[in-house]
Amino acid sequence: MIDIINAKFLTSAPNISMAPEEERLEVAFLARSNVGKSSLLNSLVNHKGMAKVSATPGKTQLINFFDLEFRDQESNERQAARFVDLPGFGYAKVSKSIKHQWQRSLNQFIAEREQIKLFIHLVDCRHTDLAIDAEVDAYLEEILEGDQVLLHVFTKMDKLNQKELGALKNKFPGSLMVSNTKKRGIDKLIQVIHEILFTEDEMQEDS
Ligand SMILES: Nc1nc2c(ncn2[C@@H]2O[C@H](COP(=O)(O)OP(=O)(O)OP(=O)(O)O)[C@@H](O)[C@H]2O)c(=O)[nH]1
Ligand SMILES: [Mg+2]
Repeated sequence: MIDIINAKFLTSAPNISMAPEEERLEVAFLARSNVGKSSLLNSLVNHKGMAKVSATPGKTQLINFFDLEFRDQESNERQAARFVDLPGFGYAKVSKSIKHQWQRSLNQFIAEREQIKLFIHLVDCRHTDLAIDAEVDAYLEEILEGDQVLLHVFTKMDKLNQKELGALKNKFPGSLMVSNTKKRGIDKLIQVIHEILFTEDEMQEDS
């Protein structure tokens, strides 16, 4: 079993040129505004106030970097990584020019930041077929390079009843789902992230 320890806010940056040096493997979290990105970061690192959560969409306007360690609870082996909380997309209440500027900075960061090994695209489990999410996926598929991985995670699963959850699982077999409020799916997601970051290369070398 792997857990996450020593998580702490590193810095914020408005664009790639102001971003910290690329020292560790990074996991970038993307979602429409208000889907629960910052909440999920806090759930993953078990630290309520690390990333700022707000009921007002558009809270995260900069690229925020958090350093942390994955720890194997049996061997106590540790591996450093970095989580990147990206500004939510689809937030309407800013001026067009600001929005355009963000979009450019964000697109450039996503396309050029080489340390990003894993993109986690979060989707509200009640709204799984939005055009904007499909657009983001199309963009990601286009810019994904080499061993970069794209993972989808459904959030706010506590908002669905059993029947709706069943329907979602049928529609997206094997999909990952979480609830930040009920702390469901969090441990599983930590294992999956760890595996993608740290064991995939070894598996490729073996085969
Ligand atoms: N019911 C429920 N509410 C959640 C869950 N996760 C987050 N929320 C709520 O959703 C709202 C937005 O959460 P944030 O984590 O700030 O969302 P975000 O995606 O970071 O939003 P931006 O930074 O604005 O892009 C807050 O009111 C949270 O309390 C969840 O799993 N279940
Ligand atoms: Mg946020």
